[in-house]
Amino acid sequence: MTTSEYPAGDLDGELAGLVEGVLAGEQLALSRLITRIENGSPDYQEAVKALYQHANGTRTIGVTGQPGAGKSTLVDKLVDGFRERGLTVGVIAVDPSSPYSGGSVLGDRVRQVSRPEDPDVFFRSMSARGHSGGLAAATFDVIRAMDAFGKDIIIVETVGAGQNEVEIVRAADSVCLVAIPGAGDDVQANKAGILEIADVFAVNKADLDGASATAQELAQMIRIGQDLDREGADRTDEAAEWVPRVETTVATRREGIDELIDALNAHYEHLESSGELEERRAARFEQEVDVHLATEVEELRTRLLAAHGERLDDEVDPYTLASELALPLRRAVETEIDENDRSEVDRGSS
Ligand SMILES: Nc1nc2c(ncn2[C@@H]2O[C@H](COP(=O)(O)OP(=O)(O)OP(=O)(O)O)[C@@H](O)[C@H]2O)c(=O)[nH]1
Ligand SMILES: [Mg+2]
Repeated sequence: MTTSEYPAGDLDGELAGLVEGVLAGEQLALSRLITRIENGSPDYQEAVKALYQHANGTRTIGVTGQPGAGKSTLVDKLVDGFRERGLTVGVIAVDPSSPYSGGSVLGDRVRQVSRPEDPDVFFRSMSARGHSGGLAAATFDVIRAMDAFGKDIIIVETVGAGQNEVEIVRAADSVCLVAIPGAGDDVQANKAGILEIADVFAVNKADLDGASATAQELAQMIRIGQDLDREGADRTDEAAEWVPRVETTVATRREGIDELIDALNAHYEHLESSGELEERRAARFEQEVDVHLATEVEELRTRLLAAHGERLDDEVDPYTLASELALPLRRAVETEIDENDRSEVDRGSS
């Protein structure tokens, strides 16, 4: 879709209509708004800001793991399980490189078809290309849209490779790492630090040999990790700690799924009762601001460098040039901090 499809004149009105539709629970409006977010079309940020007022902080679950581990199949069964528990579900599959379980590929859009008749499941895939503000920012915005739409649970599937995807998955309330039998070495290599952020492990394809050995390896790794944590932090609040759970599953046969859901629910309850949920969400908020700020700074940086391009040949050294280019930003930041300090002093004295 190109921007020419929505003329600038009625853009505001159209986006406002979409926001209204999303809040009224219209699937088509949600679908169209997500397309706007994906394409980074003009003013979509205004729509996201409007939705933000109506987002309640829906529970999010990140599902990650190596290619072909069975994430999509597993997510499909998790959706079944949550639906049976009376919850509505949104699914975002980030950069799917293989067809969704039982799905058909339509361009780069892979549809979930196991419950095509169920209006309470909304599935959307997102590819890694074409996001002006970055894939992570676009994913956060889509989460927000599904939240405002009123979904009870949002599941985000990513292949756990690359910084971008780790960034996305670690923004979830609970992170489920899908491992497969014999993947012990891979898992131990701990690519991209995914191991540390997993709250629940699913050893999927447990119909293959070696599932229980892999589950044991993981459990042992968790124990060692927790012992090290405790030594390092000299913790006394042992009872308040979450010990990552390890479940074995056969996603294709829907085995172990209820146990996996129980483990995810237990983790969520832990987050709520320990106060960690608020901490995680505050961290996520900060991370989102960070992502948007980085996008803006990057844009300014590129323009500044281009404007000063001819000076790259000058005698000036890179440090000096960088400092000079950053000077206006530095001044603005220092003024901002000064003003904040002053208004805090004012508040304190009044
Ligand atoms: N034997 C066995 N095969 C499974 C199981 N779960 C999934 N599979 C198969 O593994 C293959 C990959 O499944 P997907 O669900 O597409 O895996 P994925 O992790 O989403 O793959 P990517 O999104 O490409 O990374 C499919 O052929 C599934 O049928 C399982 O529990 N046991
Ligand atoms: Mg998949």
